[in-house]
Amino acid sequence: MLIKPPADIDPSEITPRNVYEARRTFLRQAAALGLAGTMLPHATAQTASAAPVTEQGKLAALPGKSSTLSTTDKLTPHKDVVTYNNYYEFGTDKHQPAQYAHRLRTRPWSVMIEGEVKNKGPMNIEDLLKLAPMEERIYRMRCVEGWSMVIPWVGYSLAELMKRVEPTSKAKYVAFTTAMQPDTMIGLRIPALEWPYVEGLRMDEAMHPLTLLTFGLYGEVLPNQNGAPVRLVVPWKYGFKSIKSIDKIVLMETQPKTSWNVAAAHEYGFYSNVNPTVSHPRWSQATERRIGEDGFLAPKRKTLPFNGYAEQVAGLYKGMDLKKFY
Ligand SMILES: Nc1nc2c(c(=O)[nH]1)N[C@H]1C(S)=C(S)[C@@H](COP(=O)(O)O)O[C@H]1N2
Ligand SMILES: [Mo]
Repeated sequence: MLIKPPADIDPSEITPRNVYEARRTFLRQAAALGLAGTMLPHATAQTASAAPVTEQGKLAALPGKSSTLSTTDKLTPHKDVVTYNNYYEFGTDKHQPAQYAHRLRTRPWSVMIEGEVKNKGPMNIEDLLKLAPMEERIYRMRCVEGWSMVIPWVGYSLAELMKRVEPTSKAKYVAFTTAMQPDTMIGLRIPALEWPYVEGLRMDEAMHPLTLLTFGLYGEVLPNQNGAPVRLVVPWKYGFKSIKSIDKIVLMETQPKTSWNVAAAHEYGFYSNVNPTVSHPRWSQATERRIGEDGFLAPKRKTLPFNGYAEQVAGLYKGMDLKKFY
């Protein structure tokens, strides 16, 4: 299988309006942080090569066999999937990752395997791509902010990788780290979170077949803004558990720290299972807005326990108080 690096977008596709708005957002954020002097040259340099949108058909194909684990919900339009993103390393504004993540270097890339595991060491992305057959999994995704999408991901169960690296009997948790590229990730200058971004799962969650090690979406390799070249997708948990651009996986005996829990422990727990009955301290989680489908005036749709995956995953939490372990 030949995976080509993402093709660059033709600069002529960039409208002056996009460029103008990106610069304004930058300057507003920079001014708020007193960074205007240091950020201005970058903001200016950025406009020369900014690739605001990754259109379908511009990236290397990555087909996957359709999976019985897919939902039949209507797909969120590709345009929304690749332009409405949370990837704070490229800015905290929803549209910034699509404008700035093209700078991310996704080759060469390897994922370091460490900790309570027999087969330690770096795994090359080309080897990871070949480790198991690719599947297309259409999953509902629910962001903790109250919006949701339906995305045709391409990847294979994380369990396939876990089996290959052979965790020791001490391994109870799996910790994930996002790569840090200070020269390409403009968001690292803003202390929105403690960098690098880290996430974690309990071993049984990591081994659950729904937990997807993800390399593509809509039949193509991942656009950078969606977490190229490899990310996690855990569809029954709030979106922030689905960590992007992974460069390290550590098998651990103790529960790892997670970025959003470190940032605000009372708002974001380790488990972060989608739960309409446990409100965020500042808003309800009972309903959601489906991006690309539900307008701002549409009646909100009900959020389902475990994001609709209760039948498959509720058993993992039997006997646990999910209000305490939020
Ligand atoms: N490294 C990293 N991973 C991340 C984030 C981030 O800011 N940095 N945001 C998370 C959040 S809040 C969501 S909702 C999803 C969004 O994934 P998408 O942009 O592919 O839809 O990515 C998650 N993974
Ligand atoms: Mo999110």
